[in-house]
Amino acid sequence: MEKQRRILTIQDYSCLGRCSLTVAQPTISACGIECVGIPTAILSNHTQFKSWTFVDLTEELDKIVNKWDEYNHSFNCIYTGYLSTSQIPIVKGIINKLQDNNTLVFIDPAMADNGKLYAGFTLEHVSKMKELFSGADYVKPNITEACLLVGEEYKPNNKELDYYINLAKKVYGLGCKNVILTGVRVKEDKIGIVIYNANGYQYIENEYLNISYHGTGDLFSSCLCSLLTLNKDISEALRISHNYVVKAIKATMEDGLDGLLYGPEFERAIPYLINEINK
Ligand code: PXL
Repeated sequence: MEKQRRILTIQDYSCLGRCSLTVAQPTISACGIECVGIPTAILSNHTQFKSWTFVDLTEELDKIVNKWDEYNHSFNCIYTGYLSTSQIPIVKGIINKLQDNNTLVFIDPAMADNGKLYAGFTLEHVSKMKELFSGADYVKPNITEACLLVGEEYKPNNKELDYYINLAKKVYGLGCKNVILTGVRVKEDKIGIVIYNANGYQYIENEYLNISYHGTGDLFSSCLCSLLTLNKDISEALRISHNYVVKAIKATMEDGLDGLLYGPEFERAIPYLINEINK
């Protein structure tokens, strides 16, 4: 049997409303990978709800990582998600400290959607996020995030593939090795991804569901970084990750539950994921 792999993920713990660590931990574990999670904050619920409480854990981040100097550790992947602005440089330092030649660095900016930054974020957050993108192996912005990061106009109704290729190329210019640009809509009934790397671009499309559930981006990233950590080919990893999210959304729709705020029922898609991995 192959040696078990280990992912370090750094993001918040939102108690209510599936996202961040509450979807990353079970998804990574379902892939047979050990998940080491550093919570950056504890929130009563994520910030798409009307209000929330939170405990900020910024002061703990370096303390946690420095404690590990006393113990053996190595990570096959470091995956970051939602962070506060002041945490970005600290997390960059943690990546530099913990990364070795075999560590894949996967950055989900998790800062904006539908043309808007998430509550409380300003352009300072965007400019700090560029530093995290520089040197990363994989970055996974949606269209809003990509536009903010490279100063392009957000045109959600643009149906020209060139617009998206150019966007991904500009993000690549921030110094990351592979850009996974999500939410590309060049056809009514499809949702696509533009991958951009040293070999140029690749466009992949999938079934489009006209519904937007909170937390699906985190679910997708958690699955994708796990599959890449298992050395799955990128197209295969994207196909499985997309289907995993679609199955979670469909399960929620069938139950008639509120996935909009509470997130999709990914728990019911875990058997699919395990099955794909064992094929
Ligand atoms: O899914 C992104 C996310 C993660 N964590 C928190 C959030 C959000 C998006 O709003 O509020 C706390």
